[in-house]
Amino acid sequence: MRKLWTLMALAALWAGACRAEDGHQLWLRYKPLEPAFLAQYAPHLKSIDGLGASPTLEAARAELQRGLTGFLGVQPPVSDAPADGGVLIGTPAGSPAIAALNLPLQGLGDEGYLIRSAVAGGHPVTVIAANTDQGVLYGAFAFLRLVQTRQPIEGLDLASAPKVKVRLLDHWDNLDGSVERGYAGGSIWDWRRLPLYRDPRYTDYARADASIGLNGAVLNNVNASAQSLTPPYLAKAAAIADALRPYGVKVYLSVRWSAPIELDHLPTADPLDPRVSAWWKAKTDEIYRYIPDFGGFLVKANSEGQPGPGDYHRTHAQGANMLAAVLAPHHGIVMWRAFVYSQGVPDDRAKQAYDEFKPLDGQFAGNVLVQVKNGAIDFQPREPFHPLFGAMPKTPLMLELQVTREYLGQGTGVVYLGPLYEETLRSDTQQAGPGSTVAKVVEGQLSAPPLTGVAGVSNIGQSRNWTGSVFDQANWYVFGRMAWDPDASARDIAQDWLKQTFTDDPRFVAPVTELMMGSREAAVDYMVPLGLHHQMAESTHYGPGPWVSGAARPDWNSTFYSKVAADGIGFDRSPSGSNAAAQYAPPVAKLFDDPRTTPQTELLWFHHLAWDYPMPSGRSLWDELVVHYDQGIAAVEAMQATWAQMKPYVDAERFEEVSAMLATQRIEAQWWRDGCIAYYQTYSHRPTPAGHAEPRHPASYYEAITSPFQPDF
Ligand code: BDP
Repeated sequence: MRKLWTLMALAALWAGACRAEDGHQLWLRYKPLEPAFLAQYAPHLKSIDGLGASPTLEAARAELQRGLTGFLGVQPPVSDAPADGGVLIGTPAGSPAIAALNLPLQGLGDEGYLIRSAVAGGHPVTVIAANTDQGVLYGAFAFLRLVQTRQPIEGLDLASAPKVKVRLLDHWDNLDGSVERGYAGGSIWDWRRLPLYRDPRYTDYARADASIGLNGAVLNNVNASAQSLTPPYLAKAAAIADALRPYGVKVYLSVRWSAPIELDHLPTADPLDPRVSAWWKAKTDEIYRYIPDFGGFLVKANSEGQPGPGDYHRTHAQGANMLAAVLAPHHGIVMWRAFVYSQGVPDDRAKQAYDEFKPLDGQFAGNVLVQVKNGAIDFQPREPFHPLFGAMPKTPLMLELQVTREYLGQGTGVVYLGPLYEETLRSDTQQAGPGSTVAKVVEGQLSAPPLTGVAGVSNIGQSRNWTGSVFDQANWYVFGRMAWDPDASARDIAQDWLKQTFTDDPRFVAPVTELMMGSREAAVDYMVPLGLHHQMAESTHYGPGPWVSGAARPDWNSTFYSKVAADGIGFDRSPSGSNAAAQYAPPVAKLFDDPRTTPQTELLWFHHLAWDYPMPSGRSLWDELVVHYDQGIAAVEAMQATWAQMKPYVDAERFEEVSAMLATQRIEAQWWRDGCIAYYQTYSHRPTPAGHAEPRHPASYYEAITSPFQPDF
């Protein structure tokens, strides 16, 4: 009889599994196992065993319960002691059964975990063990991932520990509920109703973060409001911190350099003025009274009009170290951004961060991370790796990646960012000879700084599916997984995400993995092929704008970066130009100095070349550009064709959503292609090559298109 009920429950669950999904559950869906898998897994999922009642262990147990209930259709029993076929969780300190197993946990640190098939107290079990409850929680999520991706869970013996210490999302969220460069609705932080109302979403957000190994969140925009440091907002931040704490997600705040002036009328914000450091000390002590495990400050200073120590002729190091000193007693850190450009207009904005920061190498306090964007300009669809990676061996450098797609299609289309992250992380800085990848710099392997970090600019908002589109969830996912392991493969992670988010059916996973893996290159091709960059519309950054030339600063103009002219196109960063290439280690600089050795993908980043410059393909540069734009369009069409075949494997709601995203992307790709070709053509005076259509309209048509700013909340 019991069997019958179980079967009926499973049938009901199965029916539910085929129903429309709105994406809210992200990759944590825990759908019922298909009968064949049920037989394989169920004997190992009989119960959840383990002592201990810390909030983090409770969270691990609750997640396993949620997962196993979803897989099996029945709630598994929970017990203190090991039982046959159970999942035994805990630490040696908290669980005698785990201590007795003498597991090799030494190398796993505070956050690593071990998952092993073992015999505990005579019972065959699966052990999820760690040195800390936090490690156990990460292990629980990893175990659930094994089941969700249909990996074997027999004879297990695996261990994992993060290679980077600080792994966090930077939310560019404003106190009015808007999100800078957010395309997924308003801020998830409900400042108006906090601190008393704690939206259950905070817990789901923390679950998602922990499931991919993220351990921190900067709550507010880098263009910070001083208000966020006032008591009412600190109380609100503390309430969020309470919700995130069980999942090991620490709260950090962006701070406005001039806060002492704005909030308390100090006459100065000079970091060397004792009144200023006293103000920050008192403020920091106050923050820790609200949030005892507060993570620290993120600072955007002397960049894009933000105030900073430079206003007082002090260096970034002097500014950062003043904050570091007041945070140190509380074990807090400073993340000081190297995304700087302001004073005057440099000959080449790409050089400014290096010029300002390289001389400061070795001057930063031990609890400062210098946060460096992946490229030297600004999160473009493709940039060579930032020259600061490889140039500051005595300073911990934190990699900053953009998860939100400000320059990669914003709220529509499918662009999987894994390949972009991977490309940066695998770039060889040659800091200490060949193989000195950005990943190694970030992991602290080359100079062993005690602090390491990776930050991602969040793409999360109030949208029901969190990220505005289902495929943007993959960018949150891959960011977390690569922050944990910067050497991980974007392809493997795409597969894991697809299996958990949709289905493990290989007829779906194989083609859609290819779709994802090619999607970023497609965007590069139809937006900024061959190393072009910063060709988007002014201010909104949406759509093409290669003609932008009247901006307030010359280096906000597209023409500043394309240097499009009758003689050719591209920015000369070789020794005959701005010589930005010299900021790289000599063997790398040597490659970039010469157009024949510069990777084709970065050609026009480093060189200004004639329209008829002969490309390796035998085509002229002009023809090659057109071919790439069309390649981008063809790739989007191929993505649409692939997706159209996927209908049998996806619920209707998400199928339609992705179809619409791709249809929009197809239109946008054409807009980019035609707009850019038509405009460059006014300089090249060349027709498109045979077999490639002329732009549908003249450049003036595209120039006249305006996309008014649309607040996304
Ligand atoms: C740029 C964004 C701008 C940000 C800035 C930053 O357009 O909104 O404030 O980055 O990183 O890409 O500070």
